[in-house]
Amino acid sequence: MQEDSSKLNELAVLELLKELDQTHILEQFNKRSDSERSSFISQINNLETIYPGGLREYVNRGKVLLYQSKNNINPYSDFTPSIPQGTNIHVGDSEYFELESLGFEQIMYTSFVLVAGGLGERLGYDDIKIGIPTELITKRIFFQVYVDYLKAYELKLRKKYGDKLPEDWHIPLCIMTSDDTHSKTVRLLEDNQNFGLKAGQIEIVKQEKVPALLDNDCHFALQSESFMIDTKPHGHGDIHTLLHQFGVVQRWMNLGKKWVIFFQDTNALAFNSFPSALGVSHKNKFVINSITIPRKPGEAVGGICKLTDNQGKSITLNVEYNQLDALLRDKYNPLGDVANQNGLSDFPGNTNVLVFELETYYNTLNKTKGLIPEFVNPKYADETKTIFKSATRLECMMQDFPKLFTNNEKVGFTMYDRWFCFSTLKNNLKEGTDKLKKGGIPETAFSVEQDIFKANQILLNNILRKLSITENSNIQNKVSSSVEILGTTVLFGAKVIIYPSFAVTIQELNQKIQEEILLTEDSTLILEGEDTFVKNLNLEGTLHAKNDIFNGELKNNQKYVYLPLKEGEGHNYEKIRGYSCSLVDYYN
Ligand code: UGB
Repeated sequence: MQEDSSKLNELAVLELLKELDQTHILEQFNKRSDSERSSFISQINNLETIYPGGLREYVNRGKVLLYQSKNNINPYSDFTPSIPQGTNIHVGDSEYFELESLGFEQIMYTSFVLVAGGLGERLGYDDIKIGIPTELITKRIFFQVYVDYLKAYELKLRKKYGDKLPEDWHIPLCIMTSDDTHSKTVRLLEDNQNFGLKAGQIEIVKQEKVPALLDNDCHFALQSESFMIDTKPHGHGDIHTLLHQFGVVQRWMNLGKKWVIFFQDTNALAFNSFPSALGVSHKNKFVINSITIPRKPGEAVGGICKLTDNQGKSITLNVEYNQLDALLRDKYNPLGDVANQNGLSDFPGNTNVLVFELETYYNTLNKTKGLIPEFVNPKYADETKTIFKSATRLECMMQDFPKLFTNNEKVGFTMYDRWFCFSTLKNNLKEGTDKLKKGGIPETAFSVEQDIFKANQILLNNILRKLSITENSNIQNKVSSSVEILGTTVLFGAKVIIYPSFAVTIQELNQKIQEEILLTEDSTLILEGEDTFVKNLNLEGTLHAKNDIFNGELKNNQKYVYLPLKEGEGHNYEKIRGYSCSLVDYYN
């Protein structure tokens, strides 16, 4: 077989490393076995091909971006930020219901993309994040919840439109994985028969990794267990290149799809906002619509800004959380990313859930191949910003897609209250509780669980006025609805879980619950099934309502209790919470 002449031989690899000032690797090289050296040379050749411009380009770009980050240099220096105009949603008002109906119809023409290649470094979980249970009562993992929504959308649209929908009509789902998540994701799907999605309905695209950088001079990190360069995902922005490269968007166009929704690995509440956000996109003809929330200054959530350049041309764009402060200090407020009189940032927080109009997306991909400009986000361990907590890498972000537009395309955002659409699992337990103690948002496993119950309570109580939380009929029957973790009291209260099969819109929820639900604060109500209806319900205990009509009083001794874990105890998905949860028969 002829050797590929474009491949670098050992000498060329060593020269390249010398040129890139990777002396710490060269010192190791001569001490390694032939097979280790040969694997290393193959890896360098691979990295040279997957990155446009190869490793020289990667290091050059890295040095510039790390210098800017270290010196707080504002990459947006040509732009002036101002507060963008968007649609503010008041969940449950007449405009909301109008948008929800309008958008629900559009789900027929929508494809979904789950970006799930992230390492989850801040969480430090030893498995894929989409496999973590969202709450410990039904133990449905994030991915199961997502699929349940897609299946429920299909069922409800089929029921409504019957034969008008072609037999092969379906809602496509594309998942982006990385080397860190790919095989575990494939196994999860195989072990669970795709969670009931049809063959061909799911496509997986895998992103490639780029070298991890130890410091501002772009020295490559080596893996601890072998003589190979440590590599990390290049960021969620790779999704655009991959959807283009693998012809995925073309296939969706052929299926007659008009929209694509991008969502994150651990935000189950995002689905609450999809129907109305599609309604906003449709009504306003937005080519990109970012789903946003009121942002707390300093939190690890990007800010959506209107950026206007010296020629007066403007663009609505996410400015990432590690760049926002510098930009604002420079051109908006010398104090930087600080609170306004409402205690919030002036700039809407990016939940990184994005609704794209498909045809414009397709045309832009064809022109640009979806190559997104990069940035760098090192977590510094010292004040002088010279030591990194862990190796960093160049990244690109999916929300930067508007940077590829050239024709003043209409980019907007839709703002919801946080409780409705945003609760993610990003931090480990220690960081989560520390944030909470400082008045921040924990974004950890217990807060996700609390937020799910809270959102459902607010929907039924504050929005529909069909739920009241009551006292136990007998104080002796009461069990604790909270648990102590790392010096913090985590309160769950009444636990309401709504399956998508029961309702995917607030209008549907309103129809399914005809009168009123009374629930004691230590009770659990699970609503599941297309044919489940609740007329009146007075519940003390636990009810998993499924495909029946429920009316009247129900008391049982079954209660869910949360128990703190001792050091070393429990499954990993419990350890990240600090507690386990079990159903106990109160009198036994
Ligand atoms: N992801 C990938 O698929 N591949 C990658 O290479 C990296 C990530 P993070 P991040 O909503 O709170 C984003 O790491 O990047 C997936 C927004 O940029 O959880 O710090 C990963 O699996 C920020 O503006 O978040 O911050 C996950 O599904 C803010 O809105 C998703 O990408 C923030 O999210 C996000 O990755 C937020």
